[in-house]
Amino acid sequence: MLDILGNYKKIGIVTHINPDPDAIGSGLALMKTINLNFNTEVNFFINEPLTDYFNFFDVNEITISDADNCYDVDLLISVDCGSIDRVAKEGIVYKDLINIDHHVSKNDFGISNFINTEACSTAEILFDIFENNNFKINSEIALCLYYGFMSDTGNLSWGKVNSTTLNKLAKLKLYGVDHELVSKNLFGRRKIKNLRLMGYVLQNFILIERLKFCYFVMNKDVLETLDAKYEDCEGIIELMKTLEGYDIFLLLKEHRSEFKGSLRSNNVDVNKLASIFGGGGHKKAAGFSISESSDKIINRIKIYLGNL
Ligand SMILES: [Mn+2]
Repeated sequence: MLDILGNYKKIGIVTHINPDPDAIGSGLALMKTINLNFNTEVNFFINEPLTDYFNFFDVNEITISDADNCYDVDLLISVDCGSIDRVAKEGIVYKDLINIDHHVSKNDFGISNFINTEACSTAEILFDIFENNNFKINSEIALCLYYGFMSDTGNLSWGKVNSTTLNKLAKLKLYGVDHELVSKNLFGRRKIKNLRLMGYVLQNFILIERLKFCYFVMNKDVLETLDAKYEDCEGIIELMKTLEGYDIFLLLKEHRSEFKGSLRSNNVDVNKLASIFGGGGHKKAAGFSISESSDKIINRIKIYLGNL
């Protein structure tokens, strides 16, 4: 069905705001595949410059669009967007829109929609589309897709990985993908401040044994003392939740005038727990933002857990 791509003169690709590795890998893979297979002008647009986390790629291949930098396209393709309000399309004027996505959400907002909620990543859906349409791919494209697969499966350790996923990765590997390089870039590099902060949290988190509850309040004082920023808290909650014998984990981070909570669990539905603060997510991972004192938040959680 994507053979209609050749009918469009100018194609734009966009993804969601705050793009993650699957979003960027998928956008780049699609742009490179259109370039290789069609005589069509194609650009991948984002609304804000990427952090250096993405310097694995040549980010100059991506165009920044915003209110001051506007572009006209005939067809816009959004990748990895669960809803139309998540699409980072500021500064893009378009006629038709196609959506390619794997979220369980309101994502059928295009004139055509390639949605597969069973796919582990948007990169996997693209791989299927490329194969079904006999599109040529090359080693660069394979690398971008592989990166999307690996990031959205947590290095192949989460839910939707099955033998089909592994078969597709095997096919990508045949293009010479350096799997070590991909995993190192996604999961094996941290900034010194992030590591120091992790060390601090691991030394100082609070344990409430009777509730199997482990938490830490990262207020601005802690960040200042360690000369770190809110962004340096990345990945700390994932480390906390490896603690044996505990069920609920919370990292409460002071950010601007509110607290942002990251919740993880093994056995308790933290989506429900987050909802008492107006947040949500998944059963094992959820979050919330609230302007309330940290003592109050912790107390409400203790009461909730005590009543389970
Ligand atoms: Mn994704």
